[in-house]
Amino acid sequence: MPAHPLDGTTICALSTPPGRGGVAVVRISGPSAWSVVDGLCNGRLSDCQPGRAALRTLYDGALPLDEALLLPFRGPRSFTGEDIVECHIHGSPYIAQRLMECLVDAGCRPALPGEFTQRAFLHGKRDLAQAEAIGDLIDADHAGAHRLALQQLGGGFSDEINAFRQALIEYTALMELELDFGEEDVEFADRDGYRSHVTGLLERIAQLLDGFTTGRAIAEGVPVAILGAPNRGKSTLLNALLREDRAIVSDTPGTTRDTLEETLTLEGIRFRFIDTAGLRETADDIEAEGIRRAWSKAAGARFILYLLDARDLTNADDRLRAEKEVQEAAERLHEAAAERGEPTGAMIVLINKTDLTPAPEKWCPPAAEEALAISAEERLGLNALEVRLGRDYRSALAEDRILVTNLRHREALQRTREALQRALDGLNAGLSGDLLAVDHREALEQLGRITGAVTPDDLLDHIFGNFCIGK
Ligand SMILES: Nc1nc2c(ncn2[C@@H]2O[C@H](COP(=O)(O)OP(=O)(O)OP(=O)(O)O)[C@@H](O)[C@H]2O)c(=O)[nH]1
Ligand SMILES: [Mg+2]
Repeated sequence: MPAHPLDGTTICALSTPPGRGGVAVVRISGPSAWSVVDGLCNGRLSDCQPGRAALRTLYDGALPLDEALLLPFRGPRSFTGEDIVECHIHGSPYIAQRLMECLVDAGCRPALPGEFTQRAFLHGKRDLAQAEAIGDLIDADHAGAHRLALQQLGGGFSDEINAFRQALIEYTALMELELDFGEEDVEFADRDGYRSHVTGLLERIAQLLDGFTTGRAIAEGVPVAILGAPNRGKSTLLNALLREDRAIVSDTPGTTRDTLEETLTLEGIRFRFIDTAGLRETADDIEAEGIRRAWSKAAGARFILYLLDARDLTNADDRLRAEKEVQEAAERLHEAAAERGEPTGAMIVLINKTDLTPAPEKWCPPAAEEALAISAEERLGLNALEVRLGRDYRSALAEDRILVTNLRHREALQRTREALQRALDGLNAGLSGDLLAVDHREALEQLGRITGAVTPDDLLDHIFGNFCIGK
């Protein structure tokens, strides 16, 4: 059972990664942060100004431990809202370890994962969505994820959720007021205004939920499956995109047996390219399993690069056959994605091996945009493909749109939508205000969970438990 975060204790942690480095930072937060550090530097912290760094010698008993740059803050004007001292010490694992031991001997407690941010939340310095964004920011290892985390940290999403809640609170209060005047049959809450307001909310929630697939893909890497019959050049394409010989290429059909994933960042958007086994009828169990995996990966992908061989498109009959093949694949993917309750990825048809035969001009197979002509072997046409892949994602980021990336937020939004839909149906069926208020309260609770206005303890433990120690 984790200690209660606001139990009056002073916590300490190494906030930089363990190991050797130029500088390490040990952070201390809580009511005795200043006095404990004061004790370690012979009383020379008390003359420091909050927010001003000071160079001091830290002592381990009677012996000097390190020359440290101390950065003290006074609550509530600090990250956690409490008194804080940051000790910037030399990046030696020994010094960091000894300093932590001295702090614990002086009465501090080693911090739990995410406990500093949790305290910041509990002291109202950040709401829950912003606190989670700090975790996302630390985890961001490419430009897209970094951008999304910063947007959420900026608070635009929280502001919007708070505005939703505020409006609902007002309507709920008015409807509850009607109850007090039960017999007099008065309506304080204007029903038409209410109806259009809730409809507007539902539309906005639908937009936010639509953005989830995009946001999630940007945060985790946009999955792109490379699909098609054996020998079309799928593995060659993967290697060409990655600019390295990652997958085995050979002219033996059925070379790739299992799916193979590699990430690549193109102009700030991370993609996960998935090479798959060639699609064909087979009696070989292992190959059949590979093909099953290929379909499954493709069903979960945001893009499906469907490869054709330019030599199979030289006459009208062949093109018709290829159209049928593409159409069947698109239908199969659509069904598989629907089964998962996810939108189908966009199919991009690639005509490969155009170094051997020119591709037909402006060929638009069904269920896809105009096919792109490439040669994976000669690395031709790949730029156009990369531009096409990045297009939607780059514009989604550029628009500064709020993109929901957190599963927890999505779930809360879904439940809010259900509750509001019930309220709206109830209104149309002539239900009284007190009954509508039940659904309102559910919507309010769900929205409140996003920003932390409503926070069951186990939820907090779960969220902050996923942070690293020292944050
Ligand atoms: N001339 C030419 N040959 C290519 C091109 N792309 C692939 N090849 C050749 O086509 C053969 C098959 O390539 P792979 O990349 O192994 O094909 P695959 O689609 O991965 O095949 P499976 O793994 O068996 O499904 C190899 O001999 C490649 O060198 C291309 O653009 N031009
Ligand atoms: Mg292959």
